[in-house]
Amino acid sequence: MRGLLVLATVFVAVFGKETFEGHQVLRITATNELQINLLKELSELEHLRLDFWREPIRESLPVDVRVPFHSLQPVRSFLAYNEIHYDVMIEDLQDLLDAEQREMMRARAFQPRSTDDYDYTNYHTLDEINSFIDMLVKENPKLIRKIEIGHSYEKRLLNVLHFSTGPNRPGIWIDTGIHSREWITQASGTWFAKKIATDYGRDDALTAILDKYDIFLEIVTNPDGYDYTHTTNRMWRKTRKPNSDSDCVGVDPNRNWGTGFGGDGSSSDPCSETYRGPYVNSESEVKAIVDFVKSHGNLKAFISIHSYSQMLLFPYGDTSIPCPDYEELNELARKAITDLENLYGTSYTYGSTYETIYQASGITIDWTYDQGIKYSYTFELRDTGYYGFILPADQIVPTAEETWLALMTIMEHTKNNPY
Ligand code: BPX
Ligand code: ZN
Repeated sequence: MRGLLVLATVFVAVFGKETFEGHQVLRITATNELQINLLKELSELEHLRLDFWREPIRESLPVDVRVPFHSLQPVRSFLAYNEIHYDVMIEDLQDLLDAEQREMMRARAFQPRSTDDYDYTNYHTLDEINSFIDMLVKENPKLIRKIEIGHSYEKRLLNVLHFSTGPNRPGIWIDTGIHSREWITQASGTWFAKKIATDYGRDDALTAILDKYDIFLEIVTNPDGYDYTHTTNRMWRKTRKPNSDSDCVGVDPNRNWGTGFGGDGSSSDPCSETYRGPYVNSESEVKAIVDFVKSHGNLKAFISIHSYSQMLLFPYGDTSIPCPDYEELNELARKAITDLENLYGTSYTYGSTYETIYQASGITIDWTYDQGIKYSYTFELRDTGYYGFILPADQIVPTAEETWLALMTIMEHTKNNPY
């Protein structure tokens, strides 16, 4: 036992992986504006080191917050004193992370030699996903190419899979993993890639789409962050670029875009999880996509995938004013989530980002919409907070399958409604 303890201590010292022992995730249900304001004040107490998985914004949405062990007592007292209701969603976060690691170790010794052997029921490291990408391209040379749209801050290549069956086609963009801790999204992206490769020429609906449109899929959109979630801190969301005049690292890549940049629903504080960055497109991971969108010039749909909350969102996030295509986008969202729900009964909400989740400015799809890409959507995949970002691996394939149905609905609508 003692030996084990020493071993564990040495491990942490050498690899410096953050532990979340005793951290709890609380779901706090505020019932009025006063309570929301109290929670906002709580979130500003930096010494508590709270990590808001869902921030206090309005009463209709519960607040999810990771509370480090040492802050549990003060937070509980604060909530009790102010008569604010809460439930413990995750008893001990480290227990879940340990289970996740054990599950990953189950497959670690095994090196897939083709994408048929790849373990889609498990989470994978950046290297494993990059090998998957290379294998898939090799296996499908006529359909798929890998394009490199730039480099991350730490100089990793930004790889995009380009599915194409002919020249000069309009394009459909899909990205996963722009927030690195949302692991279900990179895992689903990997599954989508295999699904496209498998279904082309076999599934009539997908074949019809690919006979007219190219598909671009960026699976690991924030590779520095993703690697960091594996090596050092599983809860990392932002990029890994240092900030001047601050010890806090990283920018929120979903607040760094040119539409509404700097508005309410983003932070000017480098320590915030929604820090917008020093200027528009300051993050090379974002700038690479911006440059790609502009140089391509003919994208017709842009779908950016996050987790968690089970929502399908469309513009705008920075204003309550409905976008010009509100009716069409809303109706298409309704159809898409109906198809999704029909597979396994997973229930989704939908609407503009502003009305459905919260005010958020400088976000991806507001910018792509304003570039003229009408079918701009964001998914928030499973779950609704039971596991949050630590979704068990046995939900990867069902999540990817149901999401794929909604993606197909959006892509088919795009194909049937050229503009
Ligand atoms: C998603 C798209 C556009 C505006 C906001 C979102 C919500 C997303 C965010 O705040 O950037 C939430 C999340 O996916 O990052 C994580 N979450 O809170 O569950
Ligand atoms: Zn996200």
